[in-house]
Amino acid sequence: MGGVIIKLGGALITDKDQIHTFRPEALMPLASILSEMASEGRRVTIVHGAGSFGHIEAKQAGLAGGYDPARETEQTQAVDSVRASMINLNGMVLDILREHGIDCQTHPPREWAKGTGSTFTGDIGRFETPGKVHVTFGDVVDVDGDMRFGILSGDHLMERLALEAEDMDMAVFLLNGIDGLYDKDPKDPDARLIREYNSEASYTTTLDSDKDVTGGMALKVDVSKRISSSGPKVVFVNGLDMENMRRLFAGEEFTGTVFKRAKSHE
Ligand code: IP8
Repeated sequence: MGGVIIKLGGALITDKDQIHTFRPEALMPLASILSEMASEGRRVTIVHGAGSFGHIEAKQAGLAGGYDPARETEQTQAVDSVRASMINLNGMVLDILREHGIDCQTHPPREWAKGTGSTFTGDIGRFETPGKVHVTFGDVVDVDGDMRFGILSGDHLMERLALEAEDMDMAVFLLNGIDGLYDKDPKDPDARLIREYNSEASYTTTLDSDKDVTGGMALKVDVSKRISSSGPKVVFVNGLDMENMRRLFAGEEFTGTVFKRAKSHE
């Protein structure tokens, strides 16, 4: 059985509008599913987003653009503060996973990764230790040169891990209350779920760029296209629909958006 890498969206595990607000009620049922998968011998890797533990403060201090000499004091404080918040969020995620019997090993990117985007550097081999569920998250990382620091999104971590970790079967993005990618704003009654994404499909998203310092849904789509073109298939599903997720992980029919593995890899 190949590995599965799962992104717990920041909008799913936190309230994106309320600073530092964790949603344990969203993570708990998921942790039961992840625990079952791990105990069945499935190799599970987890990446989580930042939600209101990262984006709000990072946006206010302009951290995604890197070092700004005119804002040095403010940015230095914000880098420390966002890093501390991310450790806090990661700690709460780990507590719930461990309470569900999952043997986790965490990898805060600031300790091993440098640079942002899909070309960040760092040894991904640390995620290969067998018998563990490896966990990482979007973070403030060091960047070479004048930029000094920047935001490494969990979506770029998903990309590199899905493509470079050994024998990955599937990359899954868990969304907050929507079933996948829609052709129009999902609140529009005419909106249709895109069940199979191909590069011609046009889509829109309500995920708000004013609150997000990384890339919202557009970044997820870009990353998913790259993963599925040379690596495993990618699936977007509703992270609040446990029955549907059980069907997905059991290999049954499920509701969601699939980015199929490129033909040459089938
Ligand atoms: O929520 C962003 O990670 P993402 C990380 O996975 C920070 O895009 C610190 C804002």
